[in-house]
Amino acid sequence: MGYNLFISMSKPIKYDHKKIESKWQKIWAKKGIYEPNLKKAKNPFYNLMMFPYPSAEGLHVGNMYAFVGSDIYGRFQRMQGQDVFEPIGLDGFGIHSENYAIKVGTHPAKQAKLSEKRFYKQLRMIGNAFAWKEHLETYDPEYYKWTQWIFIQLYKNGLAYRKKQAVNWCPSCKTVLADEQVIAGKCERCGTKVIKKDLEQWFFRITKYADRLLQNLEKLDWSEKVKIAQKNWIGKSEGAEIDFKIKGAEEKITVFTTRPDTLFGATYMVLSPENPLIEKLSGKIKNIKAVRAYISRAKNKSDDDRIENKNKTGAELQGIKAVNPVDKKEIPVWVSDYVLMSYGTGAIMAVPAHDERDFEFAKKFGLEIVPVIKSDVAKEGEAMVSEGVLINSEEFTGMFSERARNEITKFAGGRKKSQYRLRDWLISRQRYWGPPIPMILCEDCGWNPVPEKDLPVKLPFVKDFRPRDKGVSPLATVKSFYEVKCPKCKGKARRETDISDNFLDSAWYYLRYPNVKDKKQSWNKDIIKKWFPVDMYIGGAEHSVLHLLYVRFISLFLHDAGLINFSQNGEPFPKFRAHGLLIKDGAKMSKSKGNVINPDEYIKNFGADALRMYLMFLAPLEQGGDFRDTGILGISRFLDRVWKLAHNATFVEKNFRETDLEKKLHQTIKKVGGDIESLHYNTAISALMIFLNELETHKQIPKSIFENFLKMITPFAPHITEELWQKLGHKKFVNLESWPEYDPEQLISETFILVIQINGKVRDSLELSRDMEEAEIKSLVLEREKVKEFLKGKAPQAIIYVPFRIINLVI
Ligand code: ANZ
Ligand code: ZN
Repeated sequence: MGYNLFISMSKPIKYDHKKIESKWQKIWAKKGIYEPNLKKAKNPFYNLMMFPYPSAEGLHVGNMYAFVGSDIYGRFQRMQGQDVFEPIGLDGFGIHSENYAIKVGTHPAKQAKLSEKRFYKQLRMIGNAFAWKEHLETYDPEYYKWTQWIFIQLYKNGLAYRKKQAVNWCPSCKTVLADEQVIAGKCERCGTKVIKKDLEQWFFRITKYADRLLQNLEKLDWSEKVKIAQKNWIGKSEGAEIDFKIKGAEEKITVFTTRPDTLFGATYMVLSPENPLIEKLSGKIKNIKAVRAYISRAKNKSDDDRIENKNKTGAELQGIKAVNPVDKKEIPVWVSDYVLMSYGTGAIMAVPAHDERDFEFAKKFGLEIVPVIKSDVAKEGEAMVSEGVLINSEEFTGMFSERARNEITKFAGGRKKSQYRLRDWLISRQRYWGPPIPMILCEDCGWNPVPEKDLPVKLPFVKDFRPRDKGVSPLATVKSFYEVKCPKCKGKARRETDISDNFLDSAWYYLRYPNVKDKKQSWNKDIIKKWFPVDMYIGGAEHSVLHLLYVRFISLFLHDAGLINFSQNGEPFPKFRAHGLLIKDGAKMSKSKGNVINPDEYIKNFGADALRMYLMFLAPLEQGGDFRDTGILGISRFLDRVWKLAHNATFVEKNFRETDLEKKLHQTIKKVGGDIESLHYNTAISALMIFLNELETHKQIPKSIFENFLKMITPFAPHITEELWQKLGHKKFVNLESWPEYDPEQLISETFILVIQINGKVRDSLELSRDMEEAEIKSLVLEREKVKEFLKGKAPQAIIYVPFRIINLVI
């Protein structure tokens, strides 16, 4: 009645992962089973993962972890009937790759080719369902042509502009950095302490989108911690702008404050060292020399240093008095570096009784401290920062902060105002390895974009590509590059020699993937409409305020400019999940910690399937996991057992009923599917292990049950299941099979609670197996101690049994 794979084959075959894995990878690629029809797919599902920064050292297991996690989700969707598009590429332009090239002493253009080879080889080995035909590399002129084109679209829409300002400068990378790339005062790429430098630079006006970037967050299904990080980064503060007159001068000082309710407690004012008002007032400042000396010392410090420093410094502008608009009191004006030019108005009213920093400053310089909010818990030597009932505030005394905010703002002639922490995106970099900014400066016509027909502006080969100290890119040494004609007047002009930030490269790659073959345009609008928004995006949480904010901005802009059109009003990633980090010996896996695991060896020794499954078995994907060398053995054994079972078991056809096993199958289908959907791959794998234990206790297994088991393993270990599937006589790929459906009726638990009544009253209850016969149940009930007490040795007059619920004895 059944058959056995051993019988149907001449001799048992050992599970040879190397042979089997490379065999199927070749066949899948040849048949293009992971290439959806981009124009015609009926159920498009865009499964995207953040593309890697390459270096020739290759991917470590920590990187693989994320890719596999995303791939399993994609394979699961495919088995549910979706036309899954899962592309891959390399974010190979930019500081990261260039720093690596400097380190190994290879030209970045040459290094890029080496890294590309190495990365793509590794990415193929892991057996992901990548749509390889759509790969892209950001350093490919066919790609960066459109990066430059996007720059021009931003420029034409007034969102790219030049401005001189004190910018973050990394002395080691010798380039400016965006605020998002300064982490705790240090360079995001190399960890060097960042300083300030006055430079004229290109910026993108992301602040214009601050409110939408914030509002839309509510609609996004994203890992919560990432949403919180973006919210804090955008940093909306609601408050007011209030003007203070300067005694005997035309100028006034405008401040931004979140606490207008404390205006009666403003005992002095502070200007930022960069505030141009100081020079305007210089004629009236008696100690201007000392003030200027203070300013030049303050200027090079990083913002973080200035804010965090407990030891406040400053200088009074002697001879200058401001007038508090509410009580007309004359108060001193100071300059101090704890006030930043880049926030609010670059000036504050200081309320030392209720603000920490003002308090420290006032204490140090002996300035007046006037409490204006009542406090029951006032502490010595600290500012009382909470809101409350006003005191010392003339007619506003007795009012609550909340109301007083509005009333005092009005009374002082101020204006309500929202302030954002977010600043414009500094886009120019004085480096070599990136897309040249496509702009030309003419002595007569000013700045003009490179005509689109002349794109790409190719990055010239520069032998000495290393960054320079002077604040200019190495491209500024290449005359043939920068000497150009003005696109407008054909006169003498100079090409911009800075390149753009590599976060611009990665801010639109997801739009290009389904369009990589289109040489004529950045993308085809119909294809964008079909595939967007992205259905699932998985990547690292460390990009919360870098990449993930920039992509949203660029996409919202393209939407507004009518260049893309899809639902969600231009939000490209309605669903994003941050994967956790892989830990090794108690630390995050990273090259600098020296605890990096190379996946190649594991794939060689145990196979891609075993490595994939092991990584996912560690913990839920969003949590990360602790990599142990011994752990993979357990998974390897599991796969061996599946292999053996497939060969040893006797498979029987449908008519053979195995009720018990069938129930367990349906429970497993439900569990595994639900767990994959929520990225709890670890518990899905446990359920598969439990089911395997069960299967192994059976001599005969209905073939369909085993096949469903194989289907469920497929997203995790797609090679071994493909091989076994074929051996079971199938012509189609198991990877293209549909996910098994469970029968809800089969999920009913195997036991039930029987309520025992005597003369209609509940007297006892009992848990019983569902396959018990009625007669058996009756005799069990009659044996119960409690029942015997009531029966007193007599037989009941009647027994009424309601299956699986109640038994009533009439006595
Ligand atoms: C008076 C006041 C009284 C303030 C008080 C706070 C507490 P957030 O929430 O971050 O928006 N501030 C304004 N501009 C500044 C600048 N350029 N550099 C440094 N500090 C600045 O903080 C807003 C508050 O930070 C403002 O409200 C101002 O101090 C200060 F009991 O004004 B406040
Ligand atoms: Zn750096």
